[in-house]
Amino acid sequence: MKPDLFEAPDYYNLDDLLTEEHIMIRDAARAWVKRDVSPIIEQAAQEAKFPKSIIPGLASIGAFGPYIPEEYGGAGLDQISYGLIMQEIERGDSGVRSTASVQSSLVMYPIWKYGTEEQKKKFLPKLASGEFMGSFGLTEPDHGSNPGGMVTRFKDAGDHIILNGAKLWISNSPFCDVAVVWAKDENDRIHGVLVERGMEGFTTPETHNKWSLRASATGELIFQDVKIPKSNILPGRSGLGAPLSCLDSARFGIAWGAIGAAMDCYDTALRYSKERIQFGKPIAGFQLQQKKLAEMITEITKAQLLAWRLGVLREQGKATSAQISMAKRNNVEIAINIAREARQMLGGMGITGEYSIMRHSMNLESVITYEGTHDIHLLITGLDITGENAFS
Ligand code: TGC
Ligand code: FAD
Repeated sequence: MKPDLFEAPDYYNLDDLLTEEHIMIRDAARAWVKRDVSPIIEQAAQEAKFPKSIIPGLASIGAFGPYIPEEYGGAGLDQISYGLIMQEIERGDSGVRSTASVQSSLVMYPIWKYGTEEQKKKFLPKLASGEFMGSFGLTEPDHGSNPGGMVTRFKDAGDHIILNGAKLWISNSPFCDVAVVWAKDENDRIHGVLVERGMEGFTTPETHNKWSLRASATGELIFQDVKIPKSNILPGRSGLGAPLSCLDSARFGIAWGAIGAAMDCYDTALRYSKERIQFGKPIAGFQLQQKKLAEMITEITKAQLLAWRLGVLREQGKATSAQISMAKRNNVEIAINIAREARQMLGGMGITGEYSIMRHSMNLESVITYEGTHDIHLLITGLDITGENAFS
């Protein structure tokens, strides 16, 4: 792979909206990605292996629980810092950002928000340092967009519960130490349960042959009569709203992360277009190529503004789920379109692993599907503005 020469576009001087601390945190994450992710990520993706060697580095830049209070090992940062870290990581690779998103928003967040003090002390510091890795089990083979229909269930058995069922498409599952699993009780009420590796009847087979997110490990969570102490149930919230509130946090991170992938594709295509000579001049001089680049930077700038404003609203506790949904949908869509256009600008070179664009393009096919598909987010906006539910 070519050396990482990334220069971040900031067409509207958006750095002026950031604090010195934001810039410091972002630049530290950017430098780490250049040094520790870019040199190894293409090979990891080609080999379809999550590079576990980067776990301590992710912890060191605050990627595991950026907004979790320091008393639990988190970085105690604000929402914009969290977004900026996700942006920089996904600039390197969406799969690496996935690992960080799951750990922070889907594992640490529910334990922090809905867990007991004992659960927080047991798990959060180890998750923040990367000593423990987590996964989040909501999706099932027959219930993806409609998680409320889940059939994974547990029965009361005195001081413990017995869990049965299966979750599919679970990021980090093959190596997770703990899984936050959403399952129904005997009254059909959904609860979060902490399932730990080593519990009898709990297995995590890996899903192979993905063409997307190859540097992220995806798998199943299978429960066959797993005996789990009741002290592993998250007591703070039950019902579908509990897992969906975690998705709000993760979708917010994705809205920022996708900008990172888009920026990397744009920057690569811009540099290439200035160097690549055809018909006696750089291809950057042809109007058709300029149109692509001009549209890319316009969409990136709009996405940056959307993410920044959402960050402010979220920090103030005012962001609605529907606003988060809109930003996830828009920013992933512009990123996938930019990746496609940028790939074409590199001609044949665009399909090789010499450049990051094809990898981003393939990765974004997962990003546009997980955490709610593009269509589901469109329907969430539709419901919000019309009051009419078009899901069912
Ligand atoms: P609905 O009746 O609308 O809602 C059920 C209850 O949940 C509440 N609620 C929310 N609460 C917090 N945050 C949100 N975003 C919420 N959305 C809804 C709602 O108020 C209600 O509460 P209550 O108290 O009235 O019961 O539910 P529905 O069954 O009609 O479904 C709605 C729908 C389709 C929007 C939702 O289920 C959905 O978002 N589906 C998409 C599924 C999804 O996003 N799955 C993601 C799995 S995790 C993942 O993909 C990780 S990828 C990891 C990586 O980054 O690598
Ligand atoms: P389906 O729900 O079957 O949807 C198929 C199609 O039908 C989609 O186009 C969808 O938009 C459309 N559709 C569905 N319902 C409607 C409707 N009402 N109206 C109109 N169109 C509709 N899940 C987890 O729980 N944890 C994870 O860590 C996790 N990681 C993932 C990692 C990867 C790489 C991938 C690919 C997925 C991951 N997921 C995870 C699962 C992901 O959230 C689901 O794939 C996603 O929610 C969609 O569910 P589905 O694949 O079952 O598609």
